[in-house]
Amino acid sequence: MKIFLDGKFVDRQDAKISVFDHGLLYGDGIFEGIRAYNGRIFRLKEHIDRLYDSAKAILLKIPMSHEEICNATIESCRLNNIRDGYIRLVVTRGVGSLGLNPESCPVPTIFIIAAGIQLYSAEVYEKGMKLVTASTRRVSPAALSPAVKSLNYLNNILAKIEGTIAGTQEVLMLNQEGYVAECSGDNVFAIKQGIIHTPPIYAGALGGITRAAAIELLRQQGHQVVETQLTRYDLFVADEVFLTGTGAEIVPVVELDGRQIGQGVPGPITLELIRAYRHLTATTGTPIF
Ligand code: PXG
Repeated sequence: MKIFLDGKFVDRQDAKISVFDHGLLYGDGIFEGIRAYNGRIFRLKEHIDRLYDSAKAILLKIPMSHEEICNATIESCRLNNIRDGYIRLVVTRGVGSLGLNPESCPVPTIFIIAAGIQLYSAEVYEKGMKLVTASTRRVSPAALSPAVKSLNYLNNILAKIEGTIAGTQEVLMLNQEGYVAECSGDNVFAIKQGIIHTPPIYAGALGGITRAAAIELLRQQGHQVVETQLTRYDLFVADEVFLTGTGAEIVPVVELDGRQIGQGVPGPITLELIRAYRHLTATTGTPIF
């Protein structure tokens, strides 16, 4: 396995980061999780655009151009012969002193891992997933915008652990006001009487690449999609609920906090979207080879 690290491809055992890297010491950095399907990288430009937006928000200057990062991502897949897989791209503040001050870090660290992916079981897509609501709230945009895909995932991880304790694979997260924000690593949608609802980004959600693709596909299919504030109640009484994420793709949700959603099975609009999304990922994207 070859890992891109600071401009070079190195063997896995040589892909090491300093203990003085502020990405490790403070979670001071940003990342992307990207998928390759059928020899193509899905929505590569959109992921790298979001990486640059995250970098801008935290005043981190990425020492590579957009094109160089895209090429390094493609090359990571090519060298590892990845046709279908998961790519983790990380940019940290870099090596510095033990103090918080990012000025002690002259050069950001960049690495790209192209690997296989651990998928949810086929059963999740056929039967749907159960969710609970985490008591851990999504971090307030007044503290750190959830739109920044930063290395500070403790908020989401603590929520995820609540799900694990309750026996679910994902958890619903609310914002500081109690409105639905997203899940620990996925965006959320609710369908009621044919209209598809999802919380706006300012409710405290990441601007998911899969979320955007789902909105596009649903609109192409003639559905109305609205970005609006949602409460847990809106999900309890929805006809269908589904999640979107690079890893998860489109996941039907059939239960939330003990309430059955709709008929308790994946609904027709969700199933139609799963098919459309599979077609989109299999047929579009930046060629690797
Ligand atoms: N919200 C959050 C908080 C995320 O981290 C998404 C939504 C979905 O965004 P995309 O662009 O992927 O559609 C994410 C991204 C994992 C894992 O291992 C998942 C993400 C990030 C890191 C790890 O499940 N999801």
